[in-house]
Amino acid sequence: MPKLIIQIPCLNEAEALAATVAALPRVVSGCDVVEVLIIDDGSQDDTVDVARRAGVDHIVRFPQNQGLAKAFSAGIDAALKLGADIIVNTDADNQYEARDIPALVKPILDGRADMVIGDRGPESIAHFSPLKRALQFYGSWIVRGLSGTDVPDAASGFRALSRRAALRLNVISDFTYTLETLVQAGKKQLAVTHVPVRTRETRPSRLVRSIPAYLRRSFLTLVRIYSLYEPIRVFWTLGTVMVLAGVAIGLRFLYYYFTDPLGAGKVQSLILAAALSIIGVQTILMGLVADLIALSRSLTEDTLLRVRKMELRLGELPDTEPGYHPEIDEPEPQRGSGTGA
Ligand SMILES: Nc1nc2c(ncn2[C@@H]2O[C@H](COP(=O)(O)OP(=O)(O)O)[C@@H](O)[C@H]2O)c(=O)[nH]1
Ligand SMILES: [Mg+2]
Repeated sequence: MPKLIIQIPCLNEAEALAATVAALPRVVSGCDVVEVLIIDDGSQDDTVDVARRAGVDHIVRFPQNQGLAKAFSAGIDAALKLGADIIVNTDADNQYEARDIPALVKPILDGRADMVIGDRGPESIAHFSPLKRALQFYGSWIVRGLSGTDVPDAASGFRALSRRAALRLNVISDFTYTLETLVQAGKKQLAVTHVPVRTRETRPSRLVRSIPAYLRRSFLTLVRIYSLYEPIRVFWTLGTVMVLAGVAIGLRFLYYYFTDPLGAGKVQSLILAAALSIIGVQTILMGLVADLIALSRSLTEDTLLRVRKMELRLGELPDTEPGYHPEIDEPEPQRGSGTGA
């Protein structure tokens, strides 16, 4: 029977974490063990103490803040080494309804999916501002296009991963993992599906401190990850557009050159046409280089996958510390102590 590990990335979550952990199901049908792992990303408050008292099983601790994406990856790595067959990621702020976890893991238990995204229905969440709703909607639309999946809610942090998927994902962003893992899953032909989940309103987002910054970073991540998997498409499209524009402007120059007595004066057009054509051809060539880099990345990824599997076979220990252990944390009071001697 499979083992489920629920992981929670945390940054200064001392206030909300106890309630979040308390709400997690410790029995999930179809799984014989359910454990909780938190990743403390250099919190300044007593997140770790709260987690231990709340009874989490494992803690990964960064002495210094490394960002959500790194914390997510470290959690996945530790969970695999702890023997997880299924990993659920949720937020520390009790935003996602923990009672929906069985529904989230069901498609994986049924062998129908490698990655299940909890769909919050973001375009109709009442406590999101109209701007946030619109961004979620168009952002998900773009990610659907790039990844070739049909997820309605790409930015959702409530998701389940099979071990197969967990072994294969490599997060490169240091900001958030949500969008890029979807593009990767799509490009790696992992089976991605989604189930509706309930959410509640919580404190202001810790991740999205400003919407322009969030958009800029997400956009950059998507461009990077997409051109990594589809370099020819990206660079050749760009290059071809430039070459075609150059040719069109060049033809226009020639037309005036031969028909208009003053046409030879349009030398600026000629310069622009030449520049666009040259840059366009260079861009197409860059596509070839990018393709070679992508090829070598796919070999590296294959090696990584094999190394991870080897580590698991060799019983490599996770970088975790134990969470709550009654025998360590609360020693039995000594009977008769204080009266002896
Ligand atoms: N490890 C880590 N976790 C973070 C960081 N920023 C946010 N989180 C956690 O990521 C989860 C999502 O953050 P949240 O502020 O709820 O973002 P939102 O739900 O997308 O608005 C929460 O569990 C946070 O504690 C970070 O820099 N590092
Ligand atoms: Mg949240």
